[in-house]
Amino acid sequence: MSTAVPDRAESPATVVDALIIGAGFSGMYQLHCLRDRLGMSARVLEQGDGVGGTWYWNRYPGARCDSESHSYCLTFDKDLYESWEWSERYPEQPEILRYMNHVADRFDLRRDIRFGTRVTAARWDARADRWTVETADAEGGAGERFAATWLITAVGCLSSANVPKLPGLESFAGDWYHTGQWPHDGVDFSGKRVGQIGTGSTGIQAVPVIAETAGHLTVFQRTANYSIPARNAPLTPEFKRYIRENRPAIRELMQSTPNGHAFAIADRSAHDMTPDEREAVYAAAWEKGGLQFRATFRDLLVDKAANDTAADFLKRKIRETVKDPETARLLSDIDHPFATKRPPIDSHYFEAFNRPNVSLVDVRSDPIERITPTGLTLRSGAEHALDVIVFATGFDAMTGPLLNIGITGRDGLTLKEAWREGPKTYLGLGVAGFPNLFTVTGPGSPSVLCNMPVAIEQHVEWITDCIAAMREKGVSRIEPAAEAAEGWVAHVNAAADATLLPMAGHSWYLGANIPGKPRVFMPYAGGMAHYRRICDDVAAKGYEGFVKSA
Ligand code: NA7
Repeated sequence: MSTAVPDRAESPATVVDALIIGAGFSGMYQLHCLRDRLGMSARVLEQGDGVGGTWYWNRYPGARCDSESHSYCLTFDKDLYESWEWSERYPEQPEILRYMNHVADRFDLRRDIRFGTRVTAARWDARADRWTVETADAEGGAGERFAATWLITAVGCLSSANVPKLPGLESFAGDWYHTGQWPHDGVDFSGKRVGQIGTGSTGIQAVPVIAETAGHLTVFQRTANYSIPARNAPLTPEFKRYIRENRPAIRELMQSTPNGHAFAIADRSAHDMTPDEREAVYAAAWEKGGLQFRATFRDLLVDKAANDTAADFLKRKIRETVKDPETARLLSDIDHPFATKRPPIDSHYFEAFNRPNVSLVDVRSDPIERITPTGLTLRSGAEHALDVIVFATGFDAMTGPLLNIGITGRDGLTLKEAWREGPKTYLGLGVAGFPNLFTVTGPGSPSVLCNMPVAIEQHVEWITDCIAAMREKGVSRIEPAAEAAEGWVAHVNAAADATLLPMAGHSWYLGANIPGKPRVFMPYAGGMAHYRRICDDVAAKGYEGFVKSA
């Protein structure tokens, strides 16, 4: 039960045990755990008008998951896990959103979610040992105020849209959209001259679908990207039966692999084979499609020479697919090792460039200079007339959504200040100087290097157990010790440095896609299974590395 009591400030605050920010997978499961397992009062504050998080906002053409459907779900509840049946190998956004609404219905979550509510500030009140949280309503006016002992951010890693600051955007006479803030009633491209900026996972999904209706689609590519065919298709009755009969084993596999997917990484080196044998392995993986391609050899992400064998294969596939030699050259002129940036999977991306209404423009050699009322111009002066611009330009990943909240911890320390040189967390779950704050899939956790629901379930359960233990022991404040956080940051860096991941110097894993953002490798590359063991060990040792006070 929550109560409205007068707070120190003018308006009364709604007081609850826990506040959760965000109603995606993390926020919904966290609410269920705290409210229904621990019997706490809890509220979720959600900016959107519905549940879904990432899948609420990302409604762009072609939006679909790149984890296979049977692994992209919550598994904590046997009935939920066993009763939902997906229709396709890689579910489309509307189907995932239906699933998330099903989760909300099943656990009666909506009654404790405040929709259309954006958190504008969260401040630790040391006198009361609790967080006070300000919100804005859908119109931007001052919203309800809250006070809570526990604050849990469940804001996702890729929710703060990055629209590049290109001069002249406000003068554009056509329509422009960012893929992560897509209109709910869709966009009609028919007959229009569409310009798409960005060829990451999102752009690669969007191109073939936009091309189907656009008059002409011009793709502005800064960095060429690898992509593997998704080979998406409706699930066959045989595969559905396999899933039904093997759910516990599939769950166990997901929880034991480094990346949380339902496939194991082959225990062989790319160097163990002759070139012909290796070619056959890659060809089979290419035919099978999907992220498993990365799992064909154990050393693709740690040995550059091994990686080169995969990269060469994938670049050759691009050149074989794309008919125009110059377009093929630009698309296959990739400057980073395979999978050191998030590897997209696609449905006929490279094939789309064989259509007469699709063209590619290289904005690495000739960058976009400005947006004009009628389109955009490049540094060379080349002009492109456009009716619609699609920004598939990604996100201020991992730290952006957290820094946007306006969090102030102990002694007036803001999160912005604490992270001036880059994010510092302990286990990706807590920040020194910020008592009783937990960050689900925060920087320093495996998050985006893992199949997200697997990472989320682990985080939420660990946080729930920690809160339960603190309540039992009468601990009113817990926060990471500064040395523990320093140690964890060093470990995160070492884990990244043991791989080829830092070789993609301009990736969002490093924060390099946002001008001025500190370059720090943010996700934990040591593997989900290893991370889970570390977290379990910390808990078993009485939450070692955390400072607790009564
Ligand atoms: P990404 O992977 O960050 O891709 C963004 C793309 O936009 C990428 O190709 C960028 O080129 C390009 N970009 C960004 N700014 C510009 C400017 N100013 N000019 C030209 N091109 C630009 O975001 P996605 O949304 O595709 O994917 C994010 C994740 O969401 C994905 O991994 C999935 O997990 C879901 P760059 O590579 O920086 O040169």
